[in-house]
Amino acid sequence: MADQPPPVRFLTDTKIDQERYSKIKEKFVKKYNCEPQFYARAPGRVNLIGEHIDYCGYGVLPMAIEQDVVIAVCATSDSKLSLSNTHEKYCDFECSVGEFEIDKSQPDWHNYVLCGVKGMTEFLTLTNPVGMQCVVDGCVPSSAGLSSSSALVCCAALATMQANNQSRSKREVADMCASCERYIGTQGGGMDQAISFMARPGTAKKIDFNPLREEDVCLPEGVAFVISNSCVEKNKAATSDFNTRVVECRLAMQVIAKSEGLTWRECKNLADLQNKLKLRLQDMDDLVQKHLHKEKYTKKEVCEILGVSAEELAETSLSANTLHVESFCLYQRARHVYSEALRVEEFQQVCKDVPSDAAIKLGKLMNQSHESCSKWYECSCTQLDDLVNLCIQSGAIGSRLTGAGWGGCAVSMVPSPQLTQFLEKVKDGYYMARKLESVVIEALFATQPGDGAAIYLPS
Ligand code: ADP
Ligand code: NG1
Repeated sequence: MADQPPPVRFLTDTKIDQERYSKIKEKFVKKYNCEPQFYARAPGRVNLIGEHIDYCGYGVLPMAIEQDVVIAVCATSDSKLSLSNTHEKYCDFECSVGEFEIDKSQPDWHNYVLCGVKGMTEFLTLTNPVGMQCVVDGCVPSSAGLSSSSALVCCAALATMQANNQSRSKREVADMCASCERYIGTQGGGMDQAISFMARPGTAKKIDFNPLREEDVCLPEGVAFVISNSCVEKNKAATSDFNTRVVECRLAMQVIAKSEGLTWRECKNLADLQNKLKLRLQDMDDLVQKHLHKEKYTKKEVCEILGVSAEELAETSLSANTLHVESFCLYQRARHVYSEALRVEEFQQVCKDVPSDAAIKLGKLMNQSHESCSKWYECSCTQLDDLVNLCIQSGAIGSRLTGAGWGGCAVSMVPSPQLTQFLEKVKDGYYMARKLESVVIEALFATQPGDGAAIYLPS
């Protein structure tokens, strides 16, 4: 499946929302005075377990959601890229398709599109890419941990591939999109882009990296997965919190590698460290406790341990937006990563074995994951912690933050017979209590594993 290109379908062949596509077309015709030649579509995702470990090289367990980004496209011969959005808050943008800058300091929406266009143009080594007139329509809640940004990057890359009459496998395109989203400045892993391309309806996926692999994960019967948005927005590219975590994990790996006598510069991430040491995942926590201290590390201390100057450290370990960070939590971050990687393995195993108490076991793992994210990784926030607690009190067997965190969504596993009651309780306890009733329809919903990215042709 992953070796196939993203599917090309006819708009009429599918169960897609005809009304939505008609509206996009209407906007397109009004804007460009011609009809779209095709529509590219890429979904957002909810991660069930495995948070902040993809960029450390460990497997994760997401599923695609129904909410997606759609781009209506008409290829042109004038090398111009024209972007328009169905949402008024996103302003029109124009540039030459082969020549533009991606502004990291100002992550405006068009920069995510440019990431996909630039990534695909380079990947296909297109010397003369065609121009594109585009209308973008997205319904993935933005900056909420459901990967609206990756849906946009993946969709733009897919649109560029189709407009230039090219075709590559889902795996290749997903891998490329993970790299090109980093043009925006965040140093994420490849989870979002992998599930956006490789998803299939009805199944979650275990995604592994280096090399990119996917495996179906059949979720137990009798439970529903519910997303609830805390309505606290967190744009990852606009602050240094996300990259600080990436850097802390890298430094933890480098300090342990050095302490174990490895050539630390040759280690890629915490998973690579485990491989080089030929240890089991279960043994890594002991190593963290042996080599790292709980107190924050100053930059000076890290430099002394690794035997480098501050300038060299910037080269080997930091990112552009973390050069100013003066202290790092290494022990806490590494403990989260190794324990979370184990929880992903356990989650997958329970889904394979389906013991009689499968849902209870999965729920426990989700709760432990949240606690670890909140306590060790410090990527939650008060509102999100409150929401997760409320979800548990309202009948969820397990609940946790999903995505990068610091706001955004929780995902909860709820016994299907109690779903209606659960939704009512969370609606009252969170949304009504905070006067957020106007957003509750988009903010609180049960979700099913959705389909992956595709091209739709007008018939
Ligand atoms: P997420 O967790 O949703 O990926 P990010 O903070 O990484 O959040 O990215 C959110 C950004 O993606 C938005 O600020 C916006 O620039 C862009 N974006 C998301 N959805 C859309 C959309 N429908 N149209 C245009 N840009 C979008
Ligand atoms: P979101 O929630 O989409 O910002 C980010 C990273 C993922 C992963 C999660 C945390 C990007 C594009 N995405 O996701 O790779 O690290 O955080 O598990 O950087």
